[in-house]
Amino acid sequence: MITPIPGSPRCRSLVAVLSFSLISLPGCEMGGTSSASKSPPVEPWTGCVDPCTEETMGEAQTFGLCAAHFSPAEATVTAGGFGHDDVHELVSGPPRGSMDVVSLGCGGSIVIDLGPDGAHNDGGADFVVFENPFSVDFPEPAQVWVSADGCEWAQFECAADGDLDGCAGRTPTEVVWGEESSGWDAVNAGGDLFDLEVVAVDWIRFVRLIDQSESYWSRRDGGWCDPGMGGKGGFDLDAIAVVNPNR
Ligand SMILES: [Ca+2]
Ligand SMILES: [Ca+2]
Ligand SMILES: [Ca+2]
Ligand SMILES: [Ca+2]
Repeated sequence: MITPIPGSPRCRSLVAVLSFSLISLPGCEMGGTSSASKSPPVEPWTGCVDPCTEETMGEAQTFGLCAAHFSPAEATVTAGGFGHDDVHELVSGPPRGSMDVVSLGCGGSIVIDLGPDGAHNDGGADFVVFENPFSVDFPEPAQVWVSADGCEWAQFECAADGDLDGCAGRTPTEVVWGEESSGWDAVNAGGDLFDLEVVAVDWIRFVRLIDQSESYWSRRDGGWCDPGMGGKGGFDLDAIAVVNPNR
């Protein structure tokens, strides 16, 4: 089934919505063995993605430019897929808050292209992932992978079944873009900070997020990823910010 994606000024094109909910975004080829199943992949992900095309790129180099790959969970797609009609617009640019997100669903994944400037490994945190946890008590964790070329990936360890150390999707956004009159500071805006030093990588262009909510919520009351929860469980991406974009 071929379905047009309406409403995205940066990316008006067609996507293939396959029976297993794998969605190919314009300007980007499908990569590897993405799964839309409830259970996250356990093997290192080595699939390739292509960069955004000129057509899909925004101007700013400080934030994610577009989704190079999107593989939401089937349950979330079936439930209407929050943000799925406008994926590029909602995950690119600065953090705009808890409604300006795309739901991956439990076990879903997405790859964000940071553009040709990418993110360098400077001192301290190098990029920040903004999900929409309303408090630290309601995380929807995702594992973070990074790549320079869209093919070779390094993985940040994510303790999704423990203290969530190393996961994205656990720290609320404190400052939404445009709210801070004195200037926006990526490191102090909330979200989850990642330092490329941890994975011994000098520079990246792509960030892949793989939802791990099942690991976290299956051990708690009312498992948030369980069937019957309407596909609401799972990571919701607002934005990714590069800390030192002009290096
Ligand atoms: Ca660093
Ligand atoms: Ca969320
Ligand atoms: Ca969610
Ligand atoms: Ca957003």
